[in-house]
Amino acid sequence: MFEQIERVPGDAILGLIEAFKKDPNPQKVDLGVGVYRDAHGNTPVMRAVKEAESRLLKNETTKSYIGSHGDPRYGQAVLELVLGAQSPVLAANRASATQSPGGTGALRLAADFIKSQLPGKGIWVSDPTWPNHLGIFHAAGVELKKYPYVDADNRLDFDGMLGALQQIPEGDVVLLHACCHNPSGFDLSREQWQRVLEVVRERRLLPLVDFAYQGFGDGLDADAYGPRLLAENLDEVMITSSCSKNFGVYRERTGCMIMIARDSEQMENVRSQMAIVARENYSNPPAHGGAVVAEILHDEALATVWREELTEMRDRINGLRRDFVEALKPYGLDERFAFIAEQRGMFSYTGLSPAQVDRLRDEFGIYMVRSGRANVAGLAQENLPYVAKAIATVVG
Ligand code: PLP
Ligand code: TYF
Repeated sequence: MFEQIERVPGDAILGLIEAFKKDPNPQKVDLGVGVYRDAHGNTPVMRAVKEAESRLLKNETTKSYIGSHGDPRYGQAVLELVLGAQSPVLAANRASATQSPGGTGALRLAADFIKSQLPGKGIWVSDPTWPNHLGIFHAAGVELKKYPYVDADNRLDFDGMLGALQQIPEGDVVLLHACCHNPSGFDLSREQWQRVLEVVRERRLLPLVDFAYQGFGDGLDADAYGPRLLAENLDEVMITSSCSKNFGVYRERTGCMIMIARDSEQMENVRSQMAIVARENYSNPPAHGGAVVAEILHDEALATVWREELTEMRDRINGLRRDFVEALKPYGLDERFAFIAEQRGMFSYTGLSPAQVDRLRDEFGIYMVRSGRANVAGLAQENLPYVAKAIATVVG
């Protein structure tokens, strides 16, 4: 049977990890895969996470199943983090949380829910988007279409986006990045979110908000502006949340599928279906990451430590954005690349062509995705001049 199986190339982004490791260039710089790095290039375990884990190790009493919706303490903590502790949506008991294996697991739950409970509905994703979005909805058998997001001059194409949303058939699902758009780094302003809300309401679309970088843009609450606006002004919203980046628990697979319905009654109906979707995929989610997050968020002192660490990470990224534009000044390129300081999150669409990206890798050992996406967190004060000079060389 297997003799007919074709070999296919691996994930282009994850493949950069291997390629980078093999490169003997001592000056090499990894701007590839989207994990946070500190000033020394490490992705350390956060202090609040270490402390929570040591408490768990001491106090954990069982490894029995936690149920298809996961740990209710985790679910409640994530609902408050995402929607705000004072959210009218929570007060009205309109929101349900299902713990999932990462944001990816939540996206698969969303996709399977759409396929089984909203038959015939398609999903619209930004062009470009995280490549895994395409794979997940394809695998679930949901028809996928694209709306414009970045134009040929490497700018946010909001008019194109809005125009496309106005054409989407009633009831279709539209996937929006809450903040820190992956791959572009271009986010919507508050006015633009308001316009999106109006179109979604008029066209009776169902928003699915992917929230993988809460706290990496402008702050925990500021980054939640879009999802909260939609949740408070629409009857139905789906949100996929991830703790991978903001708690640095990538490999623990810690995410959440949030379903918001018109009232408590409909929310319970939706919730009962979501349990089936989870059960048919993996039965119960992994417990450890959720337990860590719940331990932190339910302890004010520990939560304060975590928020401080997250602020440090965000400030480092936003500082590097500004410093990188400065580093390009000696080459007269600061105005051309000024947008890098305006983009948010770990990623920047640099506007570099695949050929320029290839030259950066081959001549300078600088690795980024061929789309021109750079992980800003891979920069450091020591390599800024080197990277700036390399970019000046390949664009020059
Ligand atoms: N959505 C986006 C836009 C992402 O960039 C990621 C990052 O990997 C995810 C979802 C899923 O993250 P994870 O499954 O690691 O929680
Ligand atoms: O976009 C990124 O780099 C992160 C990490 O299949 C990632 O979201 C990349 C590819 C992938 C899974 C995670």
